[in-house]
Amino acid sequence: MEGLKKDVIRHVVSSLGSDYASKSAYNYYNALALAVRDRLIDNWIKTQRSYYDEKAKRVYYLSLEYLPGKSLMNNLHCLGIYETARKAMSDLGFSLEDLAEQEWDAGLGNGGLGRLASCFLDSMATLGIPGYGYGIRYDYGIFHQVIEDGKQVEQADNWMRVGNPWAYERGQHLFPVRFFGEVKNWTDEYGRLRHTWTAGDTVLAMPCDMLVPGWDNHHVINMRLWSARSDVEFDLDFFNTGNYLGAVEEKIFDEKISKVLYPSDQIEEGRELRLKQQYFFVTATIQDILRRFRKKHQDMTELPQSVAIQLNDTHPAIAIAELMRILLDEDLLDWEVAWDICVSTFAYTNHTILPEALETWPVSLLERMLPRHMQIIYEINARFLREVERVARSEDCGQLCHRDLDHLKQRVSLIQERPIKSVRMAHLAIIGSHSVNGVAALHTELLKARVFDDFQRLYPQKINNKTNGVTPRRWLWSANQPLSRLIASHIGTGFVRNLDELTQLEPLAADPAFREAWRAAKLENKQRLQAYIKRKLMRELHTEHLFDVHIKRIHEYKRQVLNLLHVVTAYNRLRHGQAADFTPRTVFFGGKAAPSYFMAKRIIHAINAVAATVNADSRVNDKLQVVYLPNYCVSQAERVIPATELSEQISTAGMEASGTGNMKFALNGALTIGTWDGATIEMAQAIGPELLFIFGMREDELVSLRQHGYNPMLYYHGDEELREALDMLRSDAFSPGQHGLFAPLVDNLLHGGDRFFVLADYRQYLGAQQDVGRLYLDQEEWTRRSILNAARMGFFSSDRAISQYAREIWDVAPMAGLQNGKGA
Ligand code: TH1
Repeated sequence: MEGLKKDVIRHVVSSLGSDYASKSAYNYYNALALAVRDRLIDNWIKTQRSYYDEKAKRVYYLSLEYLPGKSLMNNLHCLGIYETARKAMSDLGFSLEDLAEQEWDAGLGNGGLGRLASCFLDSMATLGIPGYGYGIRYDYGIFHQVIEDGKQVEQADNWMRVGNPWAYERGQHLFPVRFFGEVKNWTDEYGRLRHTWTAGDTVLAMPCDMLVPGWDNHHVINMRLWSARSDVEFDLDFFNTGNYLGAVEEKIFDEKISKVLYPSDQIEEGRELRLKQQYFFVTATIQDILRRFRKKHQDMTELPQSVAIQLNDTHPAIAIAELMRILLDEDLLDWEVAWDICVSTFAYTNHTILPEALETWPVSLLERMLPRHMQIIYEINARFLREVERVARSEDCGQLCHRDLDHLKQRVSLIQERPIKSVRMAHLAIIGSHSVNGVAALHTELLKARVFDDFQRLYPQKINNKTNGVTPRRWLWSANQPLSRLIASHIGTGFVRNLDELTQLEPLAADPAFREAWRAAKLENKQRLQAYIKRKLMRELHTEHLFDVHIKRIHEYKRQVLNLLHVVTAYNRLRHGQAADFTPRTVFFGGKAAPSYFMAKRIIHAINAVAATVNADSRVNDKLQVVYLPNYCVSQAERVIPATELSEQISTAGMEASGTGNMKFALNGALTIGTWDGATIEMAQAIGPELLFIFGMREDELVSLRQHGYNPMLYYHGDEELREALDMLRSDAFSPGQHGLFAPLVDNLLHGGDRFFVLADYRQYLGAQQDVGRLYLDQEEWTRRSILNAARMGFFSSDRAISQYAREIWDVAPMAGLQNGKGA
């Protein structure tokens, strides 16, 4: 402890240039972070050396998004110095919790996809897998959300301003990134046609490393994020021509590339700058990967034995064309050899089947920005379509394929002709990879049977499932100390590394004393949340209420509106005196809407309007409260999830690829009310469906309902309570003086076809909520179920997910000597 204290004081003085006697929480947080980073960097250097020594196969995870959240507490726990640090800082006059408040929540992603990437890095570090995360260091992460007059207002997330003590900026290792220009043809000494791309513009990519420690194992991996730097300073001519200000403007223009994260989740924006971001990060990453590879290898055909590259959705899919370009134009390999290397190296994860999220880039844009890549994509396509023809004519595909050949080719082509000629990035990712995986069992089945059915017939081995998982380090141990300590006092701490050990809790579910202790831990978390809400929103929560929580991005398919209709119905019953047996509850909503997503923003407004009405109504507000949690983010999730009793997972069946919040809640002892969708299905199977509240139509039922003609008006006319709730929303009951404010929402359901089947599931949802309320009155049974839910969540650890990727896709093994928590 004395060592850590000394280091902290030294950093306050010599790294931060401040007086250690002036007790600024900001300085002491930064100094502590630097002292922790010192302890990580030694292990990181040793880890990297061991990869070279053991010629380990490396895994590269390419993702345009990460959501690391805050690092301090997690890193202290992983290093096993949490208690030491707590005492040391207390001696210096600080509480660790207060210092942790100083840290900026690193929000370099939108939602589940980015958080999954961060959980995966944690698991690679803990399992001892030689992994690297690659991405972009956005100057502005996901916007900061404030609620003003019930509406979402976006503010810039200027996280660079406060500085980042965790990152190593490596300004001396810059990689060039080229755009535009032209392609020249030439003939090599064997008479083969060759291509050289001479680019118009160049920018530089600067690496910025953030270290990711494993749990108690001395293994430290890194997340390398690229920041755009102009090359104008290097081009003295630019300044010497006398146009100094012009040169500076050019510099600012170049550095725009890594300025801001696109804040839309699963809605494609198709902006030129976004494509630039994708290529910028991909080419810098591939150059870095090959630099490392070439230190020990000359023969490029050995690449797939040394390197596995995982594409997190199609956002980095241009990497396939980029590696081809390097192998063809720089290493001068033959097409077939280069293509084999690519396909054996790349693997692609699909995260959504929503058509509006599937990426395409206009051919005209690609031709201009990346002319050589466009040529390569055309060549990949031509060869692929010839192969399709060959397979289709062969006997195993049969008559059907053959007759349908032209249509089949149009469907699977990399190029789509309408509405404008574009490249389908998912098709590029599928063809250029040896593995395509979905993120939950149902999702993968839908990929095979619907979205990529043609590819499933062409390559029956390629599509596979890897159900998502979450890291128990952050989402149980670090976020929920009261519960973790209770669990550890009965079964030890092994579950943090091996989550299956939670099954040892099962017999304890029958033990009244353990149940009481389990409830006490939940209450402690509810009280912590109560204090937080009081401080932040100046509102008093009732901790004896059932805490019912719906936090995630706002999206129509996630059906926050269905939840809202339940709230309005409960409100009406209470108002009308028809709910004598109503179980008091507080309903929490939280989540950001894409700034350009009109309907999502209007949903936020409606939730806040209903909340204002309900909370102000003294007839009901001792029994029903509604809270909108502004600026939902990773660190807020860490506070809210441990305090939650009911987890809302109510997406339209078939539309939530996996979900990962669902797992975090159950792991922390919340019961789930949910639809038969995504990974919630597998959770119900692992836990026992009778221990969750499952309701609503299944995916195949929705397909047939759609086929037979779904008429939402039927439900409206057939259900009095539903009609009352919708009529209130449409009128000005929740928007006094602003008649029609929420009409777009209601019209979308009644006259817009209700694409997400809100009305079809309303009655069943109400029934399930009634069951929830009734069960909550029986606290013993509720607690028993809560314990069993948590006890059976072992499968949903990201360690299990990463072990499967390692074995079944990457063919990598954990580093020797690291499996048992003993560091190298
Ligand atoms: C999410 C999925 O919606 C969610 O179900 C899943 O659990 C998560 O990924 C992790 O697999 C997605 N987020 C995005 C974000 C963008 C594009 C597509 C998806 S799918 C920008």
